[in-house]
Amino acid sequence: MAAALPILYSFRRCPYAIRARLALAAAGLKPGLDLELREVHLGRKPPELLEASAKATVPVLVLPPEAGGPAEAADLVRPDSLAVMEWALALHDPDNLRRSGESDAAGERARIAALIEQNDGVFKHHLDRFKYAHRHPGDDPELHRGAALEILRGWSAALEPGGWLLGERPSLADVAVLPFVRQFRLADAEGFDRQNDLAPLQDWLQRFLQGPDLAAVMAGSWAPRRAWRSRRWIYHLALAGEWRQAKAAGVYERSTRGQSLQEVGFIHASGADQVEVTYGRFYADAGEVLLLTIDPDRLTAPLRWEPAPDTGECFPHIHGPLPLEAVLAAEPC
Ligand SMILES: N[C@@H](CCC(=O)N[C@@H](CS)C(=O)NCC(=O)O)C(=O)O
Repeated sequence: MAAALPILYSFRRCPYAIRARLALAAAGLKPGLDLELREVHLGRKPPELLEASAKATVPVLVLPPEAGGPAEAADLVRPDSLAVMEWALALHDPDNLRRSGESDAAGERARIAALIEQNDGVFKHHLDRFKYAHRHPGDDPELHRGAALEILRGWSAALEPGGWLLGERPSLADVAVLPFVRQFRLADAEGFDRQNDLAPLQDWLQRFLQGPDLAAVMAGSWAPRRAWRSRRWIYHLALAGEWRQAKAAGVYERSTRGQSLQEVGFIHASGADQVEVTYGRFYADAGEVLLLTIDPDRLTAPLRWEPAPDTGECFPHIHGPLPLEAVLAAEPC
């Protein structure tokens, strides 16, 4: 049996998850080979993530238990981006981004910590109130943009001598603040690019935006667009029109394509690994189809895994109507 891999719960666009993926990649770890990547839908966090970390923000890294013996579950969880970065770079840090083990680098380590604290604290505070102004009614976004720019000017000045925040070599600070500077620019790219007093920072950001490291963790195997599915939820493919009718009626009573619950006696569903095949067999030409994510704990009728008559493979069957409250999401396929 293949060894269990560390599991990274991630969200492609989240700046915290981006910096964690950058550090994992810098440590030479590859999704699929060295860790399992689970792209999370933040509006519907999987039970496994909630179990691992009560605050359930991404990123979270869950390590497999040591082969040698039992470990406390909490010891196996790296619950935030900084802990994930630290774990990855403690394994392998070819560029010594953390400046660890360098006897004369205590000042640099302190500077890294201070820059990250400034980013995660005051810069993020202003960034959110500028970028997501609608979430902060009563706050003046321009005021927050100005305060964020003031911090960026400080970083830009630090970059001037050597091109990196700590001089001539990249450090953990560059990796940790990059996704947030990128976010600031995305909120008003033209305004950012016109800012004449930020030339070193603009060059630094462009190097990342055009270089291979960021591109690698934003695309391909690091960021599958299809959300990861929980084995502890079940899934049902529904015709969009029938789902709309169910929402109006307050309950869903279709079994499968062309058949009602009353005719079949139960509602067909699929496990996380069965959705694709079910879609291909029965729904590929069905027009507008939605994938319902169902929380089994919210069902009111019995759920039984029963063999399909043709293959013998067990599928989840809901022996009664599907209450709308049990449906966590209804998304186009
Ligand atoms: N301090 C955490 C913050 C992570 C964070 O806030 N992530 C956001 C997405 S960018 C999140 O998971 N939000 C979902 C939520 O708060 O429910 C870290 O460094 O990982």
